[in-house]
Amino acid sequence: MNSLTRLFYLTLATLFAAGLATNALAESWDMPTPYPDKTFHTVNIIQFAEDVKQATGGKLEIKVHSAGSLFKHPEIKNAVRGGQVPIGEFFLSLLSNENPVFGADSQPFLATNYNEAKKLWDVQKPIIAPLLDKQKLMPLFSVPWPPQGLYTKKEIKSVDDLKGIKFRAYNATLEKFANTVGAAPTQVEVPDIPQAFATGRVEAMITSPSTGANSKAWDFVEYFTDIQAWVPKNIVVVNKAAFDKLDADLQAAVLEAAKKAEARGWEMSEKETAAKIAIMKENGMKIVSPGPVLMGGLMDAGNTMLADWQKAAGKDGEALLNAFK
Ligand code: PCA
Repeated sequence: MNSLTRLFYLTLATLFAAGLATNALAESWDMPTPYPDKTFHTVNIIQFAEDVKQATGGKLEIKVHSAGSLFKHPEIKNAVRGGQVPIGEFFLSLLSNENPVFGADSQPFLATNYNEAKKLWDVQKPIIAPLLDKQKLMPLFSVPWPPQGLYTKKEIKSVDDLKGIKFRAYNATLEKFANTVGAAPTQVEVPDIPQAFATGRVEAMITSPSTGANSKAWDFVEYFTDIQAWVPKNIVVVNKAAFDKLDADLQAAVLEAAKKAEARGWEMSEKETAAKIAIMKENGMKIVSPGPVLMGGLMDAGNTMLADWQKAAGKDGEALLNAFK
């Protein structure tokens, strides 16, 4: 072997070893999320993944699988818990069957604007973090949807107008709310909304201007009644074992990016509200402020539900409500 050939093989060996070393160090995390790519939550999470990649010099890469493509929305939490994936996003109040405190942000008329939602999150987080910890999960950040409004084909003047209407629901609380006002609820995930309306499975819904505009609600309903009924949140959680396996500097990078994502997400959410209502208006929807009769009826339903929630939520619920008020 002449010296040039030797140099060639030596260089090859060095490159190969270096390649192995980076591969051994680089982590790749699959991250299932429930909502489509253009949803601001997903946009925020893609930025979070980018921030983590930058801060770790590519040592931790998070691959976002949006719109329930890797795991269906109702399976995401258990996928993270079981370690099939290290990290994931889901709608926080889906866990209200485990403990009603997870569903506080979906209680009608408890927290209805961003200030109240922030206060609620401040008192909700210290109660749910230990509950998640018991399942070896750690919350990273939580971001609210814009205040929830009512989408219907006809103008709604009182809760009586909702009687018998086929209603799209996204969690148990909304299903109960629909039942309480006499509507007929069906669970439908966001990516399936247009289809559910097109086929007549549902004819009305309560959701944010974000989800309404992204689903092109004007194709199937005419009225958006701005009832601002609650401000529910998504949460991003990480499997603790997966997190603990990271080097300290990577852990710090994830936590820092999460903090930024929470702050950025809340700002994005607030901006969405007016922007998406404007888009619905441009597309011909009638944007209506609810009258006192409708609001009175909805609030009555909300009060009934809150009383039930308090009974079910016991000490944790009491602690939450006391701290909130
Ligand atoms: N959009 C999601 C949750 C709340 C919201 O505004 C949905 O409609 O399922």
